[in-house]
Amino acid sequence: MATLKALKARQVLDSRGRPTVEVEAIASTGAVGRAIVPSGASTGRHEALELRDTESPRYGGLGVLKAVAQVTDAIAPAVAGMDLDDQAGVDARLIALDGTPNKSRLGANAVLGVSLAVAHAAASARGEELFVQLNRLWRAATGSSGAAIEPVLPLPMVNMISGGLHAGGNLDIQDVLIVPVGAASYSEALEMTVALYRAVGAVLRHRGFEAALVGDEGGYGPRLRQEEQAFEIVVDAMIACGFEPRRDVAIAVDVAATHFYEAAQGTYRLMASGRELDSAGMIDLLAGWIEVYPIISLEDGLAEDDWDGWAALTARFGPSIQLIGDDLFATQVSRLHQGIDRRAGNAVLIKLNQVGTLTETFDALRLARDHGFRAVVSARSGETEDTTIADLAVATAAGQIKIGSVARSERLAKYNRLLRIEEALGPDAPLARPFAR
Ligand code: 2PG
Ligand code: MG
Repeated sequence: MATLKALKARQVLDSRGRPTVEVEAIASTGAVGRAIVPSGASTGRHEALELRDTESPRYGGLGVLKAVAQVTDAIAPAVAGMDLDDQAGVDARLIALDGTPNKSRLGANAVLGVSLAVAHAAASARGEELFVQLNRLWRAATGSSGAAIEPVLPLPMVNMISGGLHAGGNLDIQDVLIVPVGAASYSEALEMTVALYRAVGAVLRHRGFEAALVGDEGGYGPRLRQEEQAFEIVVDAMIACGFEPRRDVAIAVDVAATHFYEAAQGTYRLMASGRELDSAGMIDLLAGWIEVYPIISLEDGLAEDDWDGWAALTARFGPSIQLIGDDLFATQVSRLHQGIDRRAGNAVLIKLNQVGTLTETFDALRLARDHGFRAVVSARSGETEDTTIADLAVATAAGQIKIGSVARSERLAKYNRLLRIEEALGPDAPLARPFAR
């Protein structure tokens, strides 16, 4: 049995050049596990708290040296000597040591760094791939020893055109993405996606837009005036590639509506297209898009606390369209429970740092699975070379993954990790089929 000998932590930089926490867990065997924590821009109100050095002038107050100190001074002595395979025990100790509902004492960035580094160290001490260790933990967490849960490659949901807080001042919605639903394997899905990404660039240039500008997640950031233009450009690109819209490739949208919702007036204000809508009006706008374009998935179509709107949206489109709660659920079991009870949404976005430990992430995934909610494991807009989410998606057979576009190496690191996992799983490595064709 390998135990945790020591923890090291340091401040490193993410894809936006902002500080973030890196943790190394050193096993009694000498094996080392390393993890780097990501960071969002369109963060929801219900997410766990990222500890930052707000009062320091260094890095404009975004430093994470306090969180780094929490790892070495507060957490390390509390978890030293623990069994590295006892992920649930380590995470329970982290949660108890923090003692707050949103990880605000230790910082979710400190806590998650440790939680993930421990999983990496456990895998490394066993000489196994991370997804194998995570699959073992997932089986234990779901109590499914008999009915084996085999690792499955996730279908990617890939950013083509970015707006919102990720691409400064063009569209109000955050991402127009594609899902290569017709792919037979993960590598084919990736190849189709790259062809489409290039084709979207060509269509943009052809229409006189600047295709060179890319957003935080590598999606193109042209100055479009209406959401509909973005959908048309993506459909044109599908046709240029010889793909049949909906059968081969479909559209997914992350509306990220929380960020243009004016809570005081109860209105959704889309600046680029000059629309001001109440909840019912926003649902009608989404309905218009769904009717005309090959959209199969909508994320955060409404704001994070617009529960009644969410219930109405789900009653209208629930069976036919995937309705993902990101800011709505914030990977929190308590929020997801509410969603299940109120019939709000039918899928959950899974972001490790919204909740802060691997075990709580498993809890959210298990609750989703037990209630027929789909799960999409997601990166953040601020990412790094860390590829843990690729292994997590495979290990838990989540079915879908959202990493960003096929540009910028913090995104490609994860797509490439999935290529390696596909190879490790063998020639018939299964690709998840969350959507019927
Ligand atoms: C989202 C994510 C990733 P952020 O809204 O789904 O695209 O963005 O990390 O900024 O919250
Ligand atoms: Mg989102």
